[in-house]
Amino acid sequence: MSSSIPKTQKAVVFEKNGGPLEFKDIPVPTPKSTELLIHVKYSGVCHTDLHAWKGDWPLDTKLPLVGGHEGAGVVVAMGDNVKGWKIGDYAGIKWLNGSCMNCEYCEQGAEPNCPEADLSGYTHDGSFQQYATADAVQAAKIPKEANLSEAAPILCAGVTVYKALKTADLKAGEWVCISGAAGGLGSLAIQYANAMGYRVVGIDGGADKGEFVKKLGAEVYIDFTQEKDIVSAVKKATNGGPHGVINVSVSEKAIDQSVEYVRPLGVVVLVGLPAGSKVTAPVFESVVKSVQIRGSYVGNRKDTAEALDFFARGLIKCPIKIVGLSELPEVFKLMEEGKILGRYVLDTSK
Ligand code: 8ID
Ligand code: ZN
Ligand code: ZN
Repeated sequence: MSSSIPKTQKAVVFEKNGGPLEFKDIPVPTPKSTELLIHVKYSGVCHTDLHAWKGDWPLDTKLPLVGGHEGAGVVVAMGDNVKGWKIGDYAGIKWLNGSCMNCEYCEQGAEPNCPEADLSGYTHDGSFQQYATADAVQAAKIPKEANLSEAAPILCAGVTVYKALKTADLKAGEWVCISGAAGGLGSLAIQYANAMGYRVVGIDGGADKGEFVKKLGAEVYIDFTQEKDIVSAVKKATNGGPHGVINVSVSEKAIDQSVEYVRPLGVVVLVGLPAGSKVTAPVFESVVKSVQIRGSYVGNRKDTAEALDFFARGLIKCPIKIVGLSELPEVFKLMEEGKILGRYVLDTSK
């Protein structure tokens, strides 16, 4: 490794789920032969990072853990078997840090579904540190002209909603409902949906979020804190229900409602991962309406390249607020309270 790479660095680490989030010095990791060492400049904070810290899901995190999986930075070192990267390239750290590339899922480009998937900020120390390692095959190529703070949220939020919209399989001019529209994923989903030619109805809570999602391109806003009959309101606004729904809220109730308001022959896409939740669909209506319910999980390398291309062409503007890495606990608090518009991005130099 080059002499300009320090031996220690700042990171946010927790020793146990729900335990203190310590901003402290830890060693700079050494890349394996197939890995890059990335000097992370900025990292988005995804609601998944909050779930990981709280231990919300039936999959254990590594402990102690450095979270974060929307890291944007510069390649500063690499292992001997890395191909296709140079020192100085812009690189992105995604949720899927690495996969086996040999199983039946990897073979068909469904790398996130690999049983051996290594996950940034979950099973592999992530981007809430100044220097992080990433598998060179899965690391995202960020174009050199990109603003790294604005590119960071594309690496999870952007890729995920773009893939979810592809999963909904809509046609230009059709309606898509984004449930959880003002959050990190939702604020990008509105823009990808518009760029793909769809009409957007957004659901979230509060007047400020309504103004925000309309500015981002939603034609209609429905406030779940004010509207008593969400199902009828969505059906009315879309003349019979949206053709697709992207569920990015962290709410079981909102997901259940989406199965009811979706248009006959429509597709409900599950993305948000509220702890311990089940999706409840009435069998009779689901059959008679011939509704499809599909899960969608981040995206593969091609989805990543495509999502970054929409961004590089200026079609997606990430609504970000930049704060220091040390402020992660305050960001988690705001996120838990549902007080965030768009995405918080951490500057790792602070
Ligand atoms: O690959 C995946 N499937 C994937 C990838 C990335 C993230 C899944 N996720 C999951 C996260 O783990 C999380 O569960 O997507 C969910 C949303 O992540 P986020 O966008 O990073 O969260 P956020 O910024 O907190 O936004 C959530 C929004 O939902 C709204 C909130 O007001 C907030 O704006 N919301 C809630 I909570 N309840 C709602 C309701 N009943 C609601 N909006 C509409 N109706
Ligand atoms: Zn994420
Ligand atoms: Zn695999």
